[in-house]
Amino acid sequence: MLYPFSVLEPYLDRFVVLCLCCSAVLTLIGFTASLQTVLLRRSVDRTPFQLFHPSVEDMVKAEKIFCSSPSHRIEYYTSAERMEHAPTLQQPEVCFIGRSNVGKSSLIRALFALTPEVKVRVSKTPGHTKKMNFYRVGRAFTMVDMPGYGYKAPKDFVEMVTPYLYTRKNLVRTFLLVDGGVGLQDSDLDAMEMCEDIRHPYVIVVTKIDKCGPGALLTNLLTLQNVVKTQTSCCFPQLFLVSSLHFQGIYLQRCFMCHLTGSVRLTDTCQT
Ligand SMILES: Nc1nc2c(ncn2[C@@H]2O[C@H](COP(=O)(O)OP(=O)(O)OP(=O)(O)O)[C@@H](O)[C@H]2O)c(=O)[nH]1
Ligand SMILES: [Mg+2]
Repeated sequence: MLYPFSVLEPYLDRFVVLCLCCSAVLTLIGFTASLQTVLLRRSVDRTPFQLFHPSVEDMVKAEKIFCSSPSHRIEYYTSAERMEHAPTLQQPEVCFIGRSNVGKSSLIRALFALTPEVKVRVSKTPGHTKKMNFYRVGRAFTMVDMPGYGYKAPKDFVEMVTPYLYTRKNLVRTFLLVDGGVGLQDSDLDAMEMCEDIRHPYVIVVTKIDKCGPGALLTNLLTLQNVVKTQTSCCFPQLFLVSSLHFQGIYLQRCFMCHLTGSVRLTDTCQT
């Protein structure tokens, strides 16, 4: 044998990284989800974690949940500046947090694209969303759009969002959005630390993947994956990549949300 294993090991590491890189690139060019799954699976080594990889039938069921009808109304419900103004709801809830301008409202708007009558305001000016905005998806679940943190964020972000995260009983998952082109910022790490503190499950969604170059996206994904793997215990290990502009990753998000809130029972159950 020409090379002993000790010499090969660093190259094996690089092979894993290469697989990851290939996976992200394939995602970018819209390659099949199944091939992406195979490549990502090699790099995720948290037993007994399994990728969330629903069947087409499950995705179709989830799409129906996002279509409004007289018996299943999807609508803006209310806004609140403080927890005492937040509506008391029994149904499961998911919320969206992240830096100002990361694309929280845009993601909700994309998720509601099948119900265009639901108006979700987005703006290129950071700090646009100033209240907690509640949207009801029939009696299935509620989605809450939060004000952003970081640059030009409303001063009272901490007073508004922190009590919500700490006390909201029907909150089943927090979606923490990170800009794919900008990558993890200190304020994102603070938000992750807060989620870890609360010990409430959260998941990272990487936004604006249509906008960033593949090199920047890959670097940021690798950093993110490493942080999630080494510094978190409540974060779902799978990163979700989306473009709210071009709808990449939106169908998977809809299905994941329906799965988390118990609105769709998966035929091929995956662990979350
Ligand atoms: N290219 C691209 N632009 C996006 C995407 N998502 C959001 N944007 C743009 O980013 C800007 C901010 O989007 P918002 O959805 O308002 O961001 P936000 O996180 O709700 O911001 P705040 O309400 O200020 O906290 C807008 O100009 C959007 O059009 C995306 O997937 N791709
Ligand atoms: Mg917003």
